[in-house]
Amino acid sequence: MSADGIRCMLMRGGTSKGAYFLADDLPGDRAERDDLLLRVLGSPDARQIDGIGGGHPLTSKVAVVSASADSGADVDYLFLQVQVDEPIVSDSQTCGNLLAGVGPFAIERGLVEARDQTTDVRIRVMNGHGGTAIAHVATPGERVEYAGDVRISGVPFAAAAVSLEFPPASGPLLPTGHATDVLAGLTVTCVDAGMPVVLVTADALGIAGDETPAELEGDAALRGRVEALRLAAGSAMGLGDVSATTVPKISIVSPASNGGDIATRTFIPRRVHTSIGVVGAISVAAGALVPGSVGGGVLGSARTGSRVRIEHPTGFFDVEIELETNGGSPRVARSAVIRTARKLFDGTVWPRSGAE
Ligand code: NQM
Repeated sequence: MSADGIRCMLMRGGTSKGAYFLADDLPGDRAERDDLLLRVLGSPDARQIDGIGGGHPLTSKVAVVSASADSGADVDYLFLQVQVDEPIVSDSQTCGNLLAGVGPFAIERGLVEARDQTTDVRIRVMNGHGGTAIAHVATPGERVEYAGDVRISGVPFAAAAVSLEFPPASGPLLPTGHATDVLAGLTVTCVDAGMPVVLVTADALGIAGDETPAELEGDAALRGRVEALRLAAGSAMGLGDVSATTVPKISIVSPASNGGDIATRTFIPRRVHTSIGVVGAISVAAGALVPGSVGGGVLGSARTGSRVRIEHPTGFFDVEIELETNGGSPRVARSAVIRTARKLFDGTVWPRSGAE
């Protein structure tokens, strides 16, 4: 196995960080590609000390981008989660945070021509039934910062905004067909608006809902209940045996306390998110808007318009969302969010050699 250098861009996308590659710069064979990515990121190792991963699922991510063969899209984006301490690379979910970096990356690599001020990039999401999202990208120039930069919760510094519009999710919003189910002894709502998520109240789990991620991760009994729920939900949601995958996520919901509409703590699924995933947030918002759902019971009654403000451990996340019920099964007609993204490094990455 060669340990040649590979062209790679490191980017912060939203509240996550990942390695971005052109598909042509990676092996076409899936097993070879995954083996290479484990060596690039430094997995399996809790610290990923011999690679460029950051030792946390939110900083152990890969985006693979190519020109799209679909005339309705500019580029294809495949997301890969590289597990930190296990030799597993999974395509079982997408990532809306890294999605925020795909437009700027496509422009930098010449796959999309930059327009004045804002460039619209149509991105076909290759994981699951992702559809084609549209990224409105503030066109990169020589500038480092400008007055229009924005700050998102979970990132202490401002950067150019990338707004993301998502198409209606193609699968059913309620994969079990019910607004609530009883799984592993808990009343929950199973929802999938692009990310499979299980909503459960903090009350049902006997916690307050405002604990820090470290407190939640340190509670072994809670972790056990969450994992039992996740395994039961995986099968109820038609995802099969999810023991080795990263979905569904478990979002613990409670009444908002900082001016938002609903508060969350999300297991993704073994670590607790320091904020919340993008498509995960859209699923939480959609689930909470479904009449009779577990999330609906905690959604503040003061909410107006199409915005759902989701509180999380480092601030809040606004989701613009329209849910259609039309008497039949509910579906998300459209959703949109604002993120920022930034190129951190562009160059050649050197994976450890394949010889153990
Ligand atoms: O839900 C983490 C993240 C994500 C996923 C996770 C994400 C999304 O914050 O779209 O962005 O839930 O595994 O990067």
